[in-house]
Amino acid sequence: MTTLKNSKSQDILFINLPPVSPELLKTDDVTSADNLTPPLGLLYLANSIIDCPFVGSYKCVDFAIYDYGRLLEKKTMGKFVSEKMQNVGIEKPNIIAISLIFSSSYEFFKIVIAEIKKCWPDAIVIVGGIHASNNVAYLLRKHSEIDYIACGEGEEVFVEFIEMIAAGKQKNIFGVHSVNNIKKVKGNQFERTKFVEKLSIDYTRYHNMIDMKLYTTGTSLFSLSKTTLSVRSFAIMASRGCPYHCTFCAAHTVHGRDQRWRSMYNVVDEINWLNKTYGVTKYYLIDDNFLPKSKVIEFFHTLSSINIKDFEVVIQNMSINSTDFEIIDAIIAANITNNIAFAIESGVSRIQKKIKKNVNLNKAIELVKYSQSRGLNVRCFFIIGFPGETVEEMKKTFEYAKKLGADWSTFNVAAPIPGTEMYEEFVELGYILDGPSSWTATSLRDRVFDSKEISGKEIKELAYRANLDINFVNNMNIRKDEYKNAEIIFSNFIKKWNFHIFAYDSLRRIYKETGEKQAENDIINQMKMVLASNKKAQLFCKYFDLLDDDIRRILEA
Ligand code: B12
Ligand code: SF4
Repeated sequence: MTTLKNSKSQDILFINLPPVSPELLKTDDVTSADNLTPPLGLLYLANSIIDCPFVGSYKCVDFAIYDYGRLLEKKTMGKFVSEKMQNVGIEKPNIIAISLIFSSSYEFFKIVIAEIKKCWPDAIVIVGGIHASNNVAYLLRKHSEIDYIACGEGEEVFVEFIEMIAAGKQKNIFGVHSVNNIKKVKGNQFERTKFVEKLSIDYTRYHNMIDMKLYTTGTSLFSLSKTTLSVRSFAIMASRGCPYHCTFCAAHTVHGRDQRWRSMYNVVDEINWLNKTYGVTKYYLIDDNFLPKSKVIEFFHTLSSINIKDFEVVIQNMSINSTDFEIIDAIIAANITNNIAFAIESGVSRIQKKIKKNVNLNKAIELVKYSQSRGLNVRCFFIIGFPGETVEEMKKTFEYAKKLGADWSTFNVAAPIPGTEMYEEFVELGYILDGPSSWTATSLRDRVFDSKEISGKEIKELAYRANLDINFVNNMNIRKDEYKNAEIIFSNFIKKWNFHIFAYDSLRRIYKETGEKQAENDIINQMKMVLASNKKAQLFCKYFDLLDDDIRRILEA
């Protein structure tokens, strides 16, 4: 462990990691996703040190923004990492603050801490974030490069920590652990920092940390938004915490179970500032949940007063049980979006109970129908592969999704995330080991283990085929002759995923149905061209049995 030296002025280097370690990103896999979303946790930490008298300077190395394909080929990752850190503008940082949120970042994280010790053996390394918070003992014991781990929300504790380092004297900070001071509470839980009460932020500091131009040039996150991906966008978090107990979710391990809101004034101010400074018009609300009802209605009402041309919000995650018609009405009245997303997860009551989500499946049908009747595009999230879930039950979820008739259904495979009840269940069942070999399995739709019910490879295929079947081949908007809406969705889709044969095919069917012969032929020609030249497009060949016979014959000719 690094020894502390008294020094009044601390130079701080923040480090943001890619959500998935680059070597795990399978670029030849049509189901893989790439996303660039701002590291709000680090941005908020930078905000928390505004008034700290012991901060000399601070910078951030953002490893999430690079494309690692070539580096992986050349095996020069370590060199790249150390060059980026050394060229950021702090010659000799005193404190290095790393955000380790995603378990799937762990392999990359190991490269980073190894390079830190080569560059600056005396720097103090503190790590925080959800993954770090749930693996305090393992990480501290395994990696002597880590001096401290902050478990839980970091804003207040980080200031206390800087004061301690500046004073050069060890102090037992609540929620902060070192290898000689691991404060276990019970099981795999560790003493956690107190929840932050003052959630207001000074977003004007964002640009000191990340390349704001890059983060606002549009997002690759899929949504049913009416605008295209070229619109400038940014993620906003208006509240933290969720009272529910879903067994697969780790958010509570850092943000707790009480929903705390930022002041409406502060949120509106951030929205306006992002618009004025970077031209942002589209805002992704990434709050875990939206409740209580009175606050949610107040929130949407407040957003309605925003005077930004083409202002739009994307509501990522509403819970069925805490939403009702009045809340939908408030969203409609606010006139801020054309879409909404509900997390449903399973179409089977037994599984709903087991995962403690307890979605009322009949209410979900009513809410989806009502939202659609009020003009909203509805997206629903589903997960298959919970511990003990049979293949039959997974198929029932697909049937339910079809019956529900959302405008889009997203099917993920249950990922064992450390700190969750479901992770413990998978360990007990003997499917995974508690440790790094399982952490890679937390990346989207991936399954690196087999279960009694289904193999890892098969479940991934099952989820992907359901996606093609329900969202493309049996697309609800096309089935209901809502061709205009469907055309917007699929045209936007192709702008981002220009290799997606099934998206082209959906457009082809729209033009066929609407009698636009020329457009139909153009799309068929495009499909042939893409198929001949794009490797990712060719990966769809194995799903051609799902296509209509006529187009299948043309493509296979
Ligand atoms: C937005 C979001 C995303 C964004 C990306 C976010 C990003 N920064 O890159 C997107 C949509 C891309 C995404 C993707 C995924 N996500 Co996500 N995501 C979130 C979400 C909803 C919010 C994250 C956030 O900004 N939080 C707000 C900030 C303020 O909190 P924070 O980052 O935790 O930071 C605080 C503390 O942790 C601490 N802290 C953090 N860093 C540091 C550093 C130091 C030094 C200190 C002292 C303190 C500290 O202080 C901060 C302020 O209080 C969280 C849930 C949640 N509530 O956090 C899930 C969450 C992080 N995601 C999760 C997962 C699993 C995923 C996926 C891997 C897919 C999946 N299976 O669901 C994919 C990634 C795959 C891919 N291909 O990209 C899990 C992560 C758990 C884990 N151990 O891995 C979470 C926790 C949700 C869950 N299911 O439990 N996600
Ligand atoms: S409702 Fe969402 S945020 Fe809340 S516990 Fe369940 S999955 Fe987590």
